[in-house]
Amino acid sequence: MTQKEIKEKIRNAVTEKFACEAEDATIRQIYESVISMVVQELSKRSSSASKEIAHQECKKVYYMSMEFLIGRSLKNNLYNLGIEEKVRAVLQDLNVDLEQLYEMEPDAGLGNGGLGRLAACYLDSLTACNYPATGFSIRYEFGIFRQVIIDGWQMEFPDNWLEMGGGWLIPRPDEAQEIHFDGQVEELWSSEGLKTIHKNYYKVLAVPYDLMISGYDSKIVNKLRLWGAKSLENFDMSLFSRGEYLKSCEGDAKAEAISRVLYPADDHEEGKVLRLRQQYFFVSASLQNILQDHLKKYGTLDNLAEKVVVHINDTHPALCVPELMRLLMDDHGYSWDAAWKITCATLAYTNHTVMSEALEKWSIDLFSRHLPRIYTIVQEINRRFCENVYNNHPEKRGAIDKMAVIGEGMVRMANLCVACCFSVNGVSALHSEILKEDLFRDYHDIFPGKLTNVTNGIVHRRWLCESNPLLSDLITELIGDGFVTNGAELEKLLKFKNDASVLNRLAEIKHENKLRLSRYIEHSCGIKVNPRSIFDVQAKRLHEYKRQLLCALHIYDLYRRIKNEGLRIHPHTFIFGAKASAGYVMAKEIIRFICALGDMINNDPAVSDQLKIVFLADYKVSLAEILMPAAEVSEQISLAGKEASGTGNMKFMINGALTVGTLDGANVEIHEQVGGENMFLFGLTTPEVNRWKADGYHPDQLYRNDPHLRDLLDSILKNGIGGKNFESIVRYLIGPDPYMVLADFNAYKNAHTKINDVYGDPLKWNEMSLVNIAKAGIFASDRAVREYAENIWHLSTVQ
Ligand code: 26W
Repeated sequence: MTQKEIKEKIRNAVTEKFACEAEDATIRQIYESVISMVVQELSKRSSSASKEIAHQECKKVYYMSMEFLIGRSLKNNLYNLGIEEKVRAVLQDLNVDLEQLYEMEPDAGLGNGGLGRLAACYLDSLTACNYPATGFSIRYEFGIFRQVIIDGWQMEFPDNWLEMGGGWLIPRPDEAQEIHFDGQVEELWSSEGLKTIHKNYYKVLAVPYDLMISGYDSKIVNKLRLWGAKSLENFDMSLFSRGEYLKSCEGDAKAEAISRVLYPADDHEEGKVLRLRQQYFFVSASLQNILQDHLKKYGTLDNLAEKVVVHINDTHPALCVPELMRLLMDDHGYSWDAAWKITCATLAYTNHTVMSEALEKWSIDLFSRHLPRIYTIVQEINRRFCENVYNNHPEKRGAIDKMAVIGEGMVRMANLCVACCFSVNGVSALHSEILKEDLFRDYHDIFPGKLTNVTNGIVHRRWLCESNPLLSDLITELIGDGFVTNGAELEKLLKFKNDASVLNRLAEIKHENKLRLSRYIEHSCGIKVNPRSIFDVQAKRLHEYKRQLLCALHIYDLYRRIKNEGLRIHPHTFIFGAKASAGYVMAKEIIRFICALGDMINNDPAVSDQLKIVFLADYKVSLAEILMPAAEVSEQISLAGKEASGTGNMKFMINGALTVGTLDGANVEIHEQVGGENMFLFGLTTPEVNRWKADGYHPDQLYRNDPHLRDLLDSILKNGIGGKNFESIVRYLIGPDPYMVLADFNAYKNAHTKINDVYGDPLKWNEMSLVNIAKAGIFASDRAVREYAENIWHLSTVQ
């Protein structure tokens, strides 16, 4: 598109949408018109891409995920289409600043954390790499809540993203699907054999809304299809088909509640009916859609697995297994055996967590009541699976109870996936080893080769090129722009490792980004930070296993040593960003602890030139885009064996931050890339954690035998923090703490002493920073999606 064409299109969009001239339009009207111009352009490309994909009979991947943490789209789309500067110029003529439009866009926060953001990075990379892919999820009216901190306590407010973000969605009511819940099943013998009838069900309509996914410099446009729930009880289809959405949708609230709000939990499964409904709703709608498209093109479902792979992102869409069976048998007349063969060959699964409380289970009672037909299928899958293990793997007879899909009154979704899917993978080398040796060990023995690894990745164009343009420009000047499409080329930077002028420019860029973040901090929480201080960031969901508490406890220790022992350190600013699940009391208590610490330290003139703490409220994708480029220290300090991979660690690394971390998740691979001399490793390893756990972890002994630690904890017991009581936290640390904060405390403290020392040698620090950037290419999601495409999905690119 030329600048002239863009200008025409924006002008036309303004007139068509708002019946006025661009010169007279409000900023909001311009904003909506620019989005509409981009959507039109992408739709055009999407339709010709679909034709080409159909013509080439390409195999496609359907990525099923309850979460897609998309963030903002405008900048990303303009960047990917290569029209950002042209649009900026057109808008300038209208006296509109493009940056201002960027700020008007809300994040599409359709996810909680890492798993959702990963799905968004993968769609972006799949498109850039020209793989035909569609994402399927739910059109939540409310995404992840807006976090406000009131007197240290997290409060949650609704996130009505559609009001300003709905312009990206294209409704496709013509492709709506019907979903059936509740009721009873009846088995009937007829001349064709046994037929199962689902009766007295409750109907809900699933209406698709498409969000176009542009890939950088790509031949194709993919889409994310989000299903919205509409009531069918009081629903007038004829009004709807005529486009009279509002009138037609005056249905009852029960159905429409299904797509109302994202579950704001990423740590424990609650077993709530609404969540089960959400899962079945989007799984069933998506699979019906996939089968219809396939039949239309090929006239048969016999070759489904040759042309389609359905990827199950964590167990949340695990109902794909019985639902695909149901559709093949009940709607398309396949026998059990034939349907099972197709189902197993079509479905692949990624596990994202080994935490037992996050592994989904549904009580038989609830499951069978709301999904009666699906339950009968799961029962039969379980019966056949157990029979197979009993007959063909006698050595595993003792493990059948553990491996079964149904057990202890529950339907176990992870077991369902592993029993059926042709591929199961973990998300980092360490995590995948734990799956093979621990969580799924018995399955690994009977299905050798099924379990594999694909280490996570990030779309480096968003996380480096777009969010850190200064650094991206410097890299381009030094090694050309090949790294934009081939992350591995970042390694060419290594030749500047000892080039003082390059290292100084790196430092200047970091400083600029720190100034940008400082302005944000002052604006959002009124704290003035010293931009020459070390910017040390821990940004991720709040969870005990991620150990924000370890960092906070260390800060309190630093504070006391500065005050009482005259310790001098390089000025240090600790920055936190973290949402806690609404009902997770301990996580909220940890936020309260960090905030109280901040209030006390930031207002104490005795330390204010050396220490500051900032808790940034409402951590989200768009905030991460300001944080990552400004960070110098990246806190990745989970208890070894608990963080499946982490992806924030990769985003910090590619922006030149140095990791202080345990040997957990992808930190292990970061360490492999940069070596111990370019990061700050500390703490127990996974085998050490396991040994310690087996022998019994007794933090009260650590407390009793370490006078410094005892003194530190006692002072919290005695004085609280800034007058606020945190006895519960101390009792937790010396009592049940399953994440062993005290066991790693001294090692962590030593790692920080080293950070402080190395920071005193800027050339050294910047050299380490450059090595981190240079070695981050392997964590590009382009690499990750290629591994999926080549080793698991067997896809080829569109030619
Ligand atoms: C409420 C049920 C539930 C349980 C688990 C919801 C969501 C989850 C997810 C598994 C949480 C999640 O985001 N996991 C993260 O996935 C990332 C992408 O693979 C990894 O990098 C993180 O280590 C992992 O915690």
